[in-house]
Amino acid sequence: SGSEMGFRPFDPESLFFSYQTSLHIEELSASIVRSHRETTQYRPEELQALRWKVFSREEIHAYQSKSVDEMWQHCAVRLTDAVQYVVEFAKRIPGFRQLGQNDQIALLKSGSMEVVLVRMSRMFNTENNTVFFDGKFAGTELFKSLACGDLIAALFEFAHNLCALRLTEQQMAVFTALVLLNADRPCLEDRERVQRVRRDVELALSHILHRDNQESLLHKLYQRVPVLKSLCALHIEKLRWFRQLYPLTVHSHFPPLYKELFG
Ligand code: MHQ
Repeated sequence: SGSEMGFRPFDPESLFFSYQTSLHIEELSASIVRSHRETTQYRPEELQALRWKVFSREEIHAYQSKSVDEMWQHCAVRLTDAVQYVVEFAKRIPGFRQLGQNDQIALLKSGSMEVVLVRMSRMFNTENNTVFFDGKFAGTELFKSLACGDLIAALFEFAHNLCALRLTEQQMAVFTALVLLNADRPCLEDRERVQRVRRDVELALSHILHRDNQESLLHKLYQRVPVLKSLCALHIEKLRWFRQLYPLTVHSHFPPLYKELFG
């Protein structure tokens, strides 16, 4: 037979199969990229044009003069806005809406903050270590009144390092979809189903990294996943601390979605 003679027998069926598969993966990548583009707060060219806008000394001082609870409430609202865009992104990932309602919620509960933090690197300027927040670029000092300097420093370091990888919008889109479709999340009812949707998104990521001739990024991206997890754990820890000090602020003034996700 052909294989004994050292070459593969021509098999039109398997050729058809691999053609179908790569077409499907191509379409999946395109769809995820479109979903990402439609659900980011700012387009890359808008951010580029806004880079010169930085907070003045007076403006920074005004943020630093806010009370702890006032600044927490302010940031919780900003964070919740960003989460809402991520929820919209998730709903537009092919296969996500077909998961059970409870599994969709479980994935968003544990994954939406991680995606917000990955997306934060798009809003980051590594030249001066600032992030686009409230309409201008802000350094860590602006967040002083939150009284969680270690968390802020860690978030900025993460954004800085991820920004240094210079991901394209396509690469970031598919990576964030992968962050959401994590079959190891707690409380999932149908892990196999999540794993099946994830498998195709993994193929999509390999596909675009191969196409971009940047396969070495795959390992670097997977390395960030445990860091994301620890940052989210630190955020929850800080929230517990804050809630003990200001239970009424959280109860009456934090967005319901924030409490639902993190509370
Ligand atoms: C924006 C970009 C952006 C910039 C800064 C107070 C609290 C609830 C928790 C981001 C601790 C603070 C913030 C920096 C922390 C969670 C704050 C500090 C979307 C929002 C985003 C990502 C902010 C989200 C909230 C962050 C992470 O376009």
